[in-house]
Formats: sequence, C-alpha cells, structure tokens
Amino acid sequence: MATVDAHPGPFTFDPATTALIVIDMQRDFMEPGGFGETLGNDVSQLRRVIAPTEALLRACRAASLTIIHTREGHLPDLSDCPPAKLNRGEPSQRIGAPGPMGRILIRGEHGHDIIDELAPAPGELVIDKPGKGAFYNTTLGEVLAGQGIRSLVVTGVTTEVCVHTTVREANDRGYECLVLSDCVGSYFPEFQEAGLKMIAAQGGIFGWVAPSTAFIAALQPSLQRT
Ligand code: TIU
Repeated sequence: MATVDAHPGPFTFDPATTALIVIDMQRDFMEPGGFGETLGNDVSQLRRVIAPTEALLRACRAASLTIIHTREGHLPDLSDCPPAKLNRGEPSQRIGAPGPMGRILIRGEHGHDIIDELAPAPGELVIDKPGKGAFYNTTLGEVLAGQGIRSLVVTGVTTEVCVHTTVREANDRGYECLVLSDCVGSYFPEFQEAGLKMIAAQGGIFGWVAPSTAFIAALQPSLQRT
C-alpha cells in the first residue's frame, strides 16, 4: 500500500488496484476554436494542466498503473445526444455544428480527439462518453470491475463539470477518488477553487485532493520495483 499526503487526510491506495483517469483532454475543450471557446470560455485557463499531466503520465506509465482516457462526444447522426443537450446555445455553436476543427464534439472529428501532448499510449483504454460523467452510458464500470480497480486518481477538464460529475458517480459506486489539483482545470478560477474544496470538504465527502507531486512521490516505491 502507498499513502499520499492529501486533503482532508492521508489517501491510501494499492497501485495494483488503482487506475489513473484522464478526463476529456480534447482539442474541443483545450484549444482555440474548439467547443469550449465557442461557449465564450478562455481556453488558456485549461492549458496550465498540460505540463503537470505529462509528468504524471510518465510516472504512471513507469509504475505500470492502469491508465484510462475519456472523450466527451457524440455519434455523427447525434442519436446519442439528448435534445436537452443538443438544443442548448446558439445554433451555430451547438454540438454537431461545423467548427474550425470539424463538427463540434463529434466522434472522429479532429477537435474531438485528445491533444497531442497527452495522447494515449498504445494499450491505454479510451472511453467515449456521451455525458459529462464517465460512467453514464459507457463501459467504464464493467472495465474497472473486470480489472479489480478500487481507487481512482482523477485528472482532466473541466473541474466543475466532467471531473466533478465523474467523481460523484465514482464515489456513489464505491471507488475512493483522489483528484490531483494541478492536473484538473476550469475556465473559471473561482469554480476551480470551489470545485476542489467541495470534494474534500466535510471529511472528504466525494474524495481526496492533493497536488500531483504528492501522488508521484507516493508512487516512488512502485517505480523502484520495476
Ligand atoms: N463546458 C465545460 O465546462 N465542460 C464540458 O462541457 N465538458 C467537460 O467538462 N468535459
């Protein structure tokens, strides 16, 4: 077992039953011209997570941790997109509309894919999800159960939307979740701060929060064994 110095207290995990989840590091959210920016957001707020997440991925790969990436998006015919999600916002900026990186949030389009810096390595699972949470209408629950995973280390964007929804879904399903504060990002600094506080408040109501350096330090014995 390994222990991370976290809020609201130590987070103890077994690397053999822990998975790193990297949520929606897609061009549509992270790069100028994508869906996130069409919604009026400042994408530069998200880009600070790239460098620490690159370092985290290197450490997790060296420690042979299970790594799972997710992408939010929809089928080209939009049959998996509920009208309530599809009809939100300006028609030219909706899911499926043409954007500079292809149709917005449509699977197979350039903008839907993960940014080059954080591209999945061969063998790492990529889960396509139609919702904000990674469990809703995906195979993630079965995949984790099949691998005996008990703890999740959660990173990605955005903190208060897809990261929060996923952590809440995971917590209700019995997973212990550690959210890495410098590897999750929000377009809104005030949501970033509140989102992280909400996870660890009330004795860790949804999980634990720590910087990635604390988690990587806890992985060191696993690295030395390999
Ligand atoms: N808009 C926003 O903050 N987020 C999303 O739409 N999806 C994710 O968080 N991935």
